[in-house]
Amino acid sequence: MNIYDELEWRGLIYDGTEGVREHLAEHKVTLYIGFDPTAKSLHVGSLLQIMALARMQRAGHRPIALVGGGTGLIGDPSGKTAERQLLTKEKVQENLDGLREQLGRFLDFDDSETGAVLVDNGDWLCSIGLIDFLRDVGKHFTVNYLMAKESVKQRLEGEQGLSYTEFTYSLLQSFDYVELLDRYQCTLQMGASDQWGNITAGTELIRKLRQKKAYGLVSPLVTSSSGVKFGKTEAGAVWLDAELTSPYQFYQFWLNVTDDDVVRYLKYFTWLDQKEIAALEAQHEAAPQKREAHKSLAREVTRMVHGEAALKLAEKSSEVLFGGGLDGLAAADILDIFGDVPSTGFEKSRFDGSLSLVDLLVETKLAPSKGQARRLIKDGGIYVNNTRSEDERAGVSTDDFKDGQVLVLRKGRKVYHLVQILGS
Ligand code: 629
Repeated sequence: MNIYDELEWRGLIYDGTEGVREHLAEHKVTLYIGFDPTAKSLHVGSLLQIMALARMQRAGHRPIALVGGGTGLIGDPSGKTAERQLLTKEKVQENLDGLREQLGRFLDFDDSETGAVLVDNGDWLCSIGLIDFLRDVGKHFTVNYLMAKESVKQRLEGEQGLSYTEFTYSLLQSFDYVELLDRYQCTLQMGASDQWGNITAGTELIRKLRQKKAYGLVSPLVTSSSGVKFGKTEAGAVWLDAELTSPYQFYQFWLNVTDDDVVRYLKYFTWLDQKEIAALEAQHEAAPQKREAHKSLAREVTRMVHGEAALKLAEKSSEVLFGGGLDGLAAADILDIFGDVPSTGFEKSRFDGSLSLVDLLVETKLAPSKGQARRLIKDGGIYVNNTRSEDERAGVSTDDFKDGQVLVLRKGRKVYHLVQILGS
């Protein structure tokens, strides 16, 4: 299957400029996608675009990942209903370093014909003179043309308006495309549909300045079928940086996508092929409760982003919620898994031998009285670190605490309470 047909099968083609399919079929193409340093990490929404670069590379084309050290100082109005707050130059620089490192992990930078390239548009945008820019670039765009762009039109209709700064954004992105054409013979720009206006402004500028044909291809913007913004959890965005979204939380995000989204996301976010995805789809239809499609999705994406070891740990952590053992997990993993569970802190000295499990159940309010606590234990309804405790006279000591810090109490099947040692 050629790459265009593959992208089409995956549902990744929303729109393209005329002739792009043939262009990809007939040439080894150099193409680019831009990422602005608005945060120090990319998120799951950007993953689709990173993978598009990688898919193109595997199909024999040459990808350029562009980081917006210049455009990040301006702010793209596309898809944004309000003017953005300018980031400080220091912040942009810091974010840029994070993005560079992440993008580097997904592409092959060998020096073959398809070897990836990483560029920063700050290298040319930050030194360009205003007068030259207005003469060489600005002169080729009528205000009328720019006002008809979706990103601008939306803001003109709203109360907010947009600044002259953001109004200029698409000219900067257009200029990048010319620059990459000159430097690398780049003839295709990709992105999601919110970038269509910026991309077609670029192909226009190339036609006017270089009398050449350049192409654009955009994917749909990822949404979830429930209408909730894709890539968000209650805690906020789902980041690719393990410090911001732990591999466990990341795994859980994919595991919990709705049934209506799972096949679409398998096509979008994994390298599984048509046959493998069809098999998972059939399994999901036959036995949705087994969640095989969800597990595959979570496994594939977590492995790709965080590696095999982190995946194993995330899978193990996920079993803990279903009563799985705690061996092999650290205190930090347990705090991550039970982030939403009530917890109580105790002084370390309380566990010098005198505190019983019964006392602990009362103090954590899992049982209303000592008598009730004993009854719960006797009935087999109390678990310490997911192991049933059948001894009404059991004591609790510091040895029961994971890494000397945290102990997991459970009542029945799913009422959890964390006990933490203060100051640990
Ligand atoms: C200079 C900057 C260029 C080309 C592109 C750019 C960035 C572009 C943008 N992209 C979004 C971003 O950075 O703002 N103007 O967050 C984001 N992108 C990935 C997809 C996107 C887009 O990184 O293209 O559509 C979201 O999926 O919003 O010369």
